Amino acid sequence: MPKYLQEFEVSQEYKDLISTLPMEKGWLASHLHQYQGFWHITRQLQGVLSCQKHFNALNSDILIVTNPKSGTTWLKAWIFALLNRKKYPKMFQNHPLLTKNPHFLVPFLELDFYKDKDLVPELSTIPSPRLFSTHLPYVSLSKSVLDTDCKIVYLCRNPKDTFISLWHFTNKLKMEGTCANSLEDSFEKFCNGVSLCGPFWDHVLGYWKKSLEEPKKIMFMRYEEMKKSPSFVLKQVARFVGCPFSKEEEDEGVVDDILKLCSFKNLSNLEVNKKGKLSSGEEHSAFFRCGKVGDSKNYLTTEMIEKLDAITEKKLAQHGLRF
Ligand code: PAP
Repeated sequence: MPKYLQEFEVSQEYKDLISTLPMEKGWLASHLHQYQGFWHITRQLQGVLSCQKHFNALNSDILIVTNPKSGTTWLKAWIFALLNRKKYPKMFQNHPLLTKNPHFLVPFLELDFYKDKDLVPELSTIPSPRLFSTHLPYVSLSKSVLDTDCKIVYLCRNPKDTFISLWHFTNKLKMEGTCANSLEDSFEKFCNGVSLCGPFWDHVLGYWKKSLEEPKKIMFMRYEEMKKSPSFVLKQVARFVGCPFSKEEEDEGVVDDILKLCSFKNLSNLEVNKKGKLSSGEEHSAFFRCGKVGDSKNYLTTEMIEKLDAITEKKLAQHGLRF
């Protein structure tokens, strides 16, 4: 059985707390626990708590924060390539993205660094700027993230495509021979906010509001914009994280090279992403499905679309946020 489906051992420190939290049946093997208003699988929750308590952000840190299934893998590849472009000028010859999955190159705080029971990782030796990623909601970030000048690049995606991507992903990760999650049940769960790091809308809203208050600290992005104007958005990200492209680089085609290297077509066809697995057991290929905007209309009924649109309008429109 892959690790991500195995019973997870929680340290004594967090066992008592977790047992007091509201609990729901999860989308995979583990239960979901509601902490600070958001739902986390057991394996992730220990990491959430530990990271919240122990992670010490530095002014120079860059944090990729995403709503699950909104293009995390893609954004990790973009920013990794951006920050390392001087080190690997020949992008199609010896670049780490050609042989390593983006999740290996930019690990999650709560799922990778802080996952181990009773172990606080030593991250101070990582050269600056340190690049981390997380699905943590705004309210659960470690205080140091808010107190320092570290930068947050936040990515989300329209809720219909996010939901369909999540539904496919979790069914793909189920053990062969076990029952798939039905679209209807999963849809109800998602609408009720009971999804990975859900409610979806609260996650987005937490970062949206802060990005309006502190645009130099939080850059708010949508998957749809990355698809529509990749070169424009990549240059925006480069400026935001403090490594803008020079005129020479633009003339030499560095922006286009990064986009090509990180494209769905290129990444999904690499051997490492067709055959490899994360250390927690998820196949790399599960992170590359179709990579399109609007694919959800091939799965959702008209009623489902109306329902999700209505929730989104009700929760987000008053804050000036639309998808
Ligand atoms: P995670 O939050 O579990 O890390 P994440 O990478 O956010 O997953 O989501 C995967 C989605 O991003 C998939 O969407 P889909 O199910 O609608 O197809 C995946 O195909 C898409 N994706 C992954 N890499 C790329 C890429 N290079 N370009 C565009 N989309 C991508």
